[in-house]
Amino acid sequence: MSKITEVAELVEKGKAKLVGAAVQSALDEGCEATEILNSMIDAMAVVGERFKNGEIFVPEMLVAARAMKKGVEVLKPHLASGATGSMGKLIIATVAGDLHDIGKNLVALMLRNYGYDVIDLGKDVPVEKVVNTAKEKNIQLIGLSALMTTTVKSMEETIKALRTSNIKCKVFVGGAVLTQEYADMIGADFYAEDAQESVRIADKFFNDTSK
Ligand code: B1M
Repeated sequence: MSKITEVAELVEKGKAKLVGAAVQSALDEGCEATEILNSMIDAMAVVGERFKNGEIFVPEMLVAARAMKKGVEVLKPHLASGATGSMGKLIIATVAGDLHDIGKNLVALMLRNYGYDVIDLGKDVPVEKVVNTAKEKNIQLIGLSALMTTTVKSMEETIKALRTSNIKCKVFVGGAVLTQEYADMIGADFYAEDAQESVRIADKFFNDTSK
């Protein structure tokens, strides 16, 4: 079995204590950090499918999530871009009612690696907290994550509240259930399919002098 497959299997099985060593071993063998990360993301998709099919339940999803977090901890320094200084300040949050934060944490990690100053408001974040923080800190770019069909509604409410508060900001959104079409429907400015796309959005936003 390849080291990458081993990492993915350990995540799927939720073997948190073994994942770190397996990730390190894959790195030592010369595997790319992004390749290892993608294998863990794919493993979580498998876990999601099994949950959907009734083969596993919430506790199994939870242990898989813990295992992925352990793996990401070991990968962190290897995903660094080497960027220094602040490229711009932004907020990111998982919207109200949604406790999924692995994707959002990856987005924060990537943006920080690329030199952005990220205010991470966490998960299950009330609309008012996003609005008030954007106002207080004068933030012009906000990233929202939602993993469930039901919480896309909270995302829409957050965007509406930002618009009605007259805060001059752009909003990008991401998460497993989102698509470009959904993002347009709820009034987001940009859709990010993955963490790397968030970096591209931030790069474009902060370099665009006409905003
Ligand atoms: Co839940 N869960 N979960 N879950 N969970 C999903 C999302 C689900 C799709 C599983 C399924 O049925 N197939 C399903 C939602 C169905 C739907 O609405 N369509 C679901 C459900 C139903 C639930 C519960 C309701 C289950 C229950 O209690 N009966 C419950 C809800 C809790 C709540 O939020 N109120 C629940 C709970 C949980 C756990 C707590 C056990 C755990 C989360 C732990 C944690 O995050 N700390 C969990 C997990 C692990 C999952 C799955 C299996 C994996 C999610 C994940 O971390 N993926 C998930 C299945 C799936 O997604 N296919 C599932 C890895 C991560 C890297 O991917 O977050 O998609 P993702 O992020 C990607 C992109 O989407 C993007 O970038 C990342 C990659 O680079 N991205 C962004 C994400 N956010 C972004 C933000 C951006 C930009 C890009 O800009 C701001």
